[in-house]
Amino acid sequence: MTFSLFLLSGLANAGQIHEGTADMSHAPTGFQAWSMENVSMTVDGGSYDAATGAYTLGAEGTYKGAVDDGQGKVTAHVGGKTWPVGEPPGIKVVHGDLDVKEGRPVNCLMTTSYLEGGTLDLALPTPTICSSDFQTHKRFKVAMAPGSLEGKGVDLVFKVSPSEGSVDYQVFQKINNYTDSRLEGFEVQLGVGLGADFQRASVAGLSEALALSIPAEMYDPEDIATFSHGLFGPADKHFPEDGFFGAERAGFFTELAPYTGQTGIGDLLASTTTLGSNYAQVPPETGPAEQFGPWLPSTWIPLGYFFDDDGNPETDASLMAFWGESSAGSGEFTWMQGNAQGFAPVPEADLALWEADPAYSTDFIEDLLNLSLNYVLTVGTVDASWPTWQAESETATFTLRFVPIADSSTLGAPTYMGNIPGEPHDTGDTGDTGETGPVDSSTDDSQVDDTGTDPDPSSCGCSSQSQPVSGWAAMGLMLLGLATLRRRK
Ligand SMILES: [Ca+2]
Repeated sequence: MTFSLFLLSGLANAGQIHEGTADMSHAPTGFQAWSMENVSMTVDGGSYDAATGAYTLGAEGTYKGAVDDGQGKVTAHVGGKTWPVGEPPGIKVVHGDLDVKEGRPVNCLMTTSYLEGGTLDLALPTPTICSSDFQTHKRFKVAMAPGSLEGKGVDLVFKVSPSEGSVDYQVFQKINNYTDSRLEGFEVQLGVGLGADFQRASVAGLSEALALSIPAEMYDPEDIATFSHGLFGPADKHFPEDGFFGAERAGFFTELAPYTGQTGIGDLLASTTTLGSNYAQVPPETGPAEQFGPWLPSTWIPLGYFFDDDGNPETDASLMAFWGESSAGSGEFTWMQGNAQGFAPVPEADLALWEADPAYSTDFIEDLLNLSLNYVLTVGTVDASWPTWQAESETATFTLRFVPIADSSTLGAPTYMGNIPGEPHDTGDTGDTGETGPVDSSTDDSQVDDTGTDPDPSSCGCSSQSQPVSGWAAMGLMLLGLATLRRRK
């Protein structure tokens, strides 16, 4: 039905991602798709049984998985929404969601989140599925750690088993820069094996069994790898106004390297050039080149001033201003408004009002770290020819590898790193609860419209970051009281 399915169809044997059910009373399905072989799942104050998916919770309801390279080097953290909005392990597979928009895969890889009104503390938990609405926490976040730059990336391993026909999956995810370095791009590789044993599908003889694609019927070229639409992007049906920093999307163009003799399917999706937004320089033309420049790491994350426009901490607050140097070399650091206001400084009178109003708060602008990816994964024949085949269980595994590319420019830290706001304002935030730290700290993880009901991936993006950020902390911000900027905790 979709492009890739067509190309991999006609195979006598085929396969699909293993569903499995977690051994819990509410019996969540699709929870054993993600292989825990290189994941150490931590449930704070509780426990997790990787074999059965059963878990016990601590008081915080938080959890996260440390992903390693098979040799003990941590390459990323993957988490999900805090219970009762989400539960371990953080990634599930969904099959047969017939409510997706026509032409889109009816299957997906996504978070283990639950819908509002159907959270885990209620009688009938209602899991998010491929077709769930905009802003229902569908994207799992891969917080790439420094170890992913030192090694060969982040390996997420998934279990597959034989089935009828080849199966297409939409993948709902982000890759977030916690590598401590600026990045100039990324690669998504598809193959088998872990760490040094990883082989791309084409090398492993699996080019008829595994494929990535970015079908033109589903995605425009600028939709594949994007930062939040609420920060960078034109007004559309989800966003009544242009993005805070500009009307142009930020992120990367991408290229899919096709298999030999094929078009449109392959095992390598790589970024090429940036989309050319104001991310490269704010204010455009006059701002410092390091503000923001190439893809920022968490250690250099900027501060924002946010407004909770609906009184609900579970929804994204609106970004009202950001802290930075007003123009290159000026040495003037101030709260600046966005593109619509020409990046003008926030008037003193407004700042005074914000400081007095608990609906306003300062926080890190986490979405500047988080790149949403959109692509289709296809699983074809699964059989004994796979290098990862397990005869006993009649299953195999494949690996999605995310490789961050270190920035080669000589741009260093943004100048705002040495110049902090004088008296930061903390509202004693009422507590945005659905979060687990560095891997899932924004209230929204469907920054791109991944409802499966809209051909135009768009996104919101004013979420903020709730985790200590080492670069800032190293500057002694804790002593200055900036630690209270962090939401909740
Ligand atoms: Ca809100």
